Amino acid sequence: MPSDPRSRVILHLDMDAFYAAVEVRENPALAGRPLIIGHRGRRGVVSTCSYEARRFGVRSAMPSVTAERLCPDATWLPGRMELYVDVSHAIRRILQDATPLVEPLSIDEAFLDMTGVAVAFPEGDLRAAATLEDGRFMALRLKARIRAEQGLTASVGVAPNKFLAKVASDMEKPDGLVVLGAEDVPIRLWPLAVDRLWGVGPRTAEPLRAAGITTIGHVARAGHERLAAIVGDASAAHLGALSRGEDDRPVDTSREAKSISEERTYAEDLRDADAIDRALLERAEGVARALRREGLTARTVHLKVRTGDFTTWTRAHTLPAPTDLAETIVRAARALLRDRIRLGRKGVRLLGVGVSGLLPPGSGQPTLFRDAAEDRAGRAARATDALRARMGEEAVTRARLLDKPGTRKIARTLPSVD
Ligand code: TTP
Ligand code: MG
Repeated sequence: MPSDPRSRVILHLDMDAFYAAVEVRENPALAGRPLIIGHRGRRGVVSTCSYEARRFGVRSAMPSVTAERLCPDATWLPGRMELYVDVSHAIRRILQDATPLVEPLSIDEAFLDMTGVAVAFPEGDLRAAATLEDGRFMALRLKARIRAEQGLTASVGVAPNKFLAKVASDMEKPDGLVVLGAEDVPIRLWPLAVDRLWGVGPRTAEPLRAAGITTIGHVARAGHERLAAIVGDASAAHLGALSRGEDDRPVDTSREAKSISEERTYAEDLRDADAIDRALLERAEGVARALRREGLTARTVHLKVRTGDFTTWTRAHTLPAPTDLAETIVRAARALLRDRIRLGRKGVRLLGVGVSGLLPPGSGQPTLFRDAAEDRAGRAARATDALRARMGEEAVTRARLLDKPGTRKIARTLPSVD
């Protein structure tokens, strides 16, 4: 038992090749074969692929044409978001059975705080989890339950904090289980590339690399002064702590309720105003459906646009009343795009629509502001949801989304919740 009362047992669980693994489960004839989820063709992007396809170099977010060249014999499937969301919820219920302290990070990953959770060990004793070895035992149980009930494999990292747990879950994918204690930091963390540190994106990594700081170990040894000269004082403190394997952020169970967003990267920049508008409507539709599915309404609409030169814009607008309707969300997103972003002649590489300020239905005063047209739209949206649930994802598509066949894609990271 550790003597430090603050020591924690944190797990990070991430499903292996999630969408692809679900498809293999649904059709076992696909097992052992290269499988790519995404739409083929010039504008398509890979959502994910099976580990068999990864051997050929195929990766998430890669243009489909590149993937087709690397792995010409792969099977392609368009993706079925509703199914993946259902599986994601089922897995979340398994995790919440183990501990109430679950922080979902995306559709297929979550943090769990297992500190002090009671575990029944096979030899019959019941005790509160206190060591990383207790965490390993619980991780094995979770993996076994997910395999038995969902026919899927997960990779788990066990560590004293979120950062180390997240790094650990990625170390032996697929079907991995890695325990990463503070004492493992020099040998296992320090050799990793500097961009594995949270908060190091391309913009921070570049000056660090230019200064010869290419690994996490280099950061740990650089000293605060030298780091601060490159990335500023606050970032230097943050990166220094992470590089030593220190991270005290708690597992945040309220995270899920904060926002819902949907974004997509396009293999080829969208230039045509009509294509951009259609993409906005698609994203707004997805977000509105996710809201209705969760029984929530949202107060604030967010728009994210990344242009071909990697400039990223994020803008938000708060509505007079909360909504769960695509029409209302897309109207706000259009206004943000028109009035608050100067696209100029640049093409759109990434487009995201999100909502925050989430409220359960009936809270606030939505009906006070809701006019007859909005009520009709609300009834239509719910009827469409019901039809889709019965007939499948593609059964109902807005006329607006049909006028250019072949441009509708599901290669997206969705629904991301942060
Ligand atoms: P990931 O966990 O990043 O990927 P993965 O589960 O497919 O594979 P891994 O074994 O490496 O964890 O993302 C989870 C799902 O999110 C993935 O199955 C598909 C979707 N996704 C996209 O649609 N686009 C993307 O660019 C990424 C990274 C993921
Ligand atoms: Mg995954």
